[in-house]
Order: sequence, then structure tokens, then C-alpha cells
Amino acid sequence: MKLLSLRLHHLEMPLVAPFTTSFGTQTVKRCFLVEARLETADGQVVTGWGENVALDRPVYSPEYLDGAADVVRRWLAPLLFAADDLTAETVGHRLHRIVGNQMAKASVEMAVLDAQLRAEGRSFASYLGAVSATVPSGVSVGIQDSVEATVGVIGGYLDEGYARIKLKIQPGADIAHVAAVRREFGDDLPFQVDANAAYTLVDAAHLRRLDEFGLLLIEQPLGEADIRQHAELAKLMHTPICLDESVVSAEAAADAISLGAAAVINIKPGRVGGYLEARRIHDLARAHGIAVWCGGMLETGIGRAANAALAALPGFTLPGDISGSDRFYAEDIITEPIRMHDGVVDVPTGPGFGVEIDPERLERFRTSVVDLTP
Ligand code: OSB
Ligand code: MG
Repeated sequence: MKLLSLRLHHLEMPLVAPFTTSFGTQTVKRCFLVEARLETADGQVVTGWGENVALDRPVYSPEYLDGAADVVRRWLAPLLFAADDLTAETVGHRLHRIVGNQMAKASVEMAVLDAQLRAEGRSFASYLGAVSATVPSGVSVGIQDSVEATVGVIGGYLDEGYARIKLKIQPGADIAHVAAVRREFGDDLPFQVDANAAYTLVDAAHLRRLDEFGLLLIEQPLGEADIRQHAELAKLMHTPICLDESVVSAEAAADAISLGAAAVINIKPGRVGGYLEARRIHDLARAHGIAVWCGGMLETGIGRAANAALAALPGFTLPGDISGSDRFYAEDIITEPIRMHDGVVDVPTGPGFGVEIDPERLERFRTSVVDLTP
């Protein structure tokens, strides 16, 4: 295929409620969608959409939204326009000499992939080798101001039917909240916590207190670069350690697995440079008997639909952060929002990612469009 045009649609979408993690509180979601128009070898012109998941500020990873847009504009787009035989499978190779910037790369690869699959009339789930028509739907719950609020908010999600609860924790909002949730909802609730790198190995004795609550896992207790320290922590506590921030590539996943730093891996396509790298990590983890699940970055319906397909691969044995669109947004930018029902989300079956942009909402939530076509 040949890339004909590339446009970035910058969006600002209000969240239904503030979302607090150990790195701050978010009340709006800012992101950009990548719209790529390509011409296939037989002259068909197709459009594909990708989503960039970088946060406003470089607090989760080194990337941040405006930086990612700049990287796409200055460094990635020219490499893609220079290719005469572009395919989704070769985007990574074309961009290989640009170091890091996984979220920027993932967003353009996504758009090419969506276009390619639409040209073939093939769904992303079929392309990946998905083995299930629905995926269990977990929800990520932000840090609340009080233990009572934590219990109340989680109770609301359980009433809606979510299959698994993940609670954000940080020093000062951890053991008491977890204990209250277990007391209120019992030991059978599939329940895990995410620290977003808020602790250090010095906190090992404190973190070990979580062991008595039978959590599915603790996600990224230590820093992104602390893969070896996670392996040390794993020897000091029983709760399975899951890595998120640390796993930035298949190579990092291999290191974490061989060091014993990760019993579980949260796979986020944006964080690792795209859905194809995400699948490689899935394959690697599966071969090593390491469980994986699909994380989220408050995606719009585009990324949410793609994540549902990814999570339908056989190694995704734990429920992901794949909630309904209404978990974060009163209105999504796709025509049919992603719905959680009976504790699951349906894997889209239409061509490409299987969802359509609603032009009216796209325009309403859009703050600007940048055309990168030379
Ligand atoms: O650590 O998983 C995380 C959101 C932004 C940045 C990091 C994380 C998260 C979430 C939200 O937990 C998951 C979701 O999109 O539902
Ligand atoms: Mg996380």
C-alpha cells in the first residue's frame, strides 16, 4: 500500500468522574486520533483510524501527548510517506531507527492496520487469531478520598456487573482500603491493585501486608526501571507481581520473565509500540506460562474495540481493563459505544477494528486537525 494522507484529530473529552492515580487526578481525556488514507496495490483507497494513548503529562511513561504528536509529525510521518509498499507488518521496521516513542509509533501502526484490514474485509480479531467472541470486563477504580468512598464506588461497579475490580493504591491509601473492600464484598471477588510505581523496595514489609487479602496480583509496585527490584520483591511477598510500566517491549518482557520479576504481565499496545508487538509479548508470555491481561489508557471506542480483540487471544487468561465506554465517557466518538453486559464486552466482528467514527461527535470533541500530508 501507499500512504496518501495522514491527519491527526486532537480531541478533548470530559470524564464522567475524576480519575485519580498515584500520579495525579484527571478530569478530561485529551488524545489524538490518526486518520490514514492508503491506496492498495489494486487501486483501492481505504481509510484507517488509530488512537494515541499518551497522557497529557510524562508521568506514566516518558511520552506525553503533545510530544507524541510532534514525533509523528516530524519523524514518523515522513518515513511512512517515503514507503511505496507499506503494510501494517512493516510499519515497525520502517520506524525502527527512531528510538522509543512507542505510543507515537503504535498510533500510526494502528491506522495502517485498520486500513489494511478494511481493504481485505477482515476483522482485527480474525487477523490476530482471537479464540473467543466476548472478553471478561474488568474496571480500574481510581484512588478515593476515604475508605467509605472506595467501598461505595466499587459497589456501584459490581451492581453494574463488572467481572473484576482493580483498585489504584498509593502510600496512605492502600491496606485500609483493600481490607475494607474484602470485608464488604468477600473473598470471592476477583480483586487486584495497581500502584503505578508509587513504592520502593524499602516498602517491602509494608506491601507484604497485602498478602493476607488474596489479591489476584499487585501491578507495578516499583519504578519502571526497577525490573530487578521487582524480582527481589517477588521473593518477599506471596501476591503475584504484575508489571505494567516496566514492560516497554518484547525484550523487556523477556528480561522480566527470565529474572522472575513478573508472574503476570499487563499488556498495553500503546506502551509497547503497537498491537503487533503486543501479540509478540502475548506469545512469549504464553510460551513461558506467564499470564497476561489487557490494560487500558482510558481509550475512546477505537482503542477500546481493538483492545477487546487483543484480549480474545488465548493467553489473556485474566480479565482486562476493558470496561464499557460509559466507564469514562457519557458519549463516545464511535457510533455504537462499547457496552459491558453480563460482565463481558463483545469482540467486534466488522472489518478492521469494527467500529465507525461518528462524524458529529468527532467534530464536537475535536479541538484541532493537523494535516501531515506532504
Ligand atoms: O496503570 O493501568 C494503568 C490509566 C492511565 C494510565 C495508567 C493506567 C490507567 C488505568 C486505566 O488503570 C485503565 C482503563 O483504561 O480502564
Ligand atoms: Mg497499571
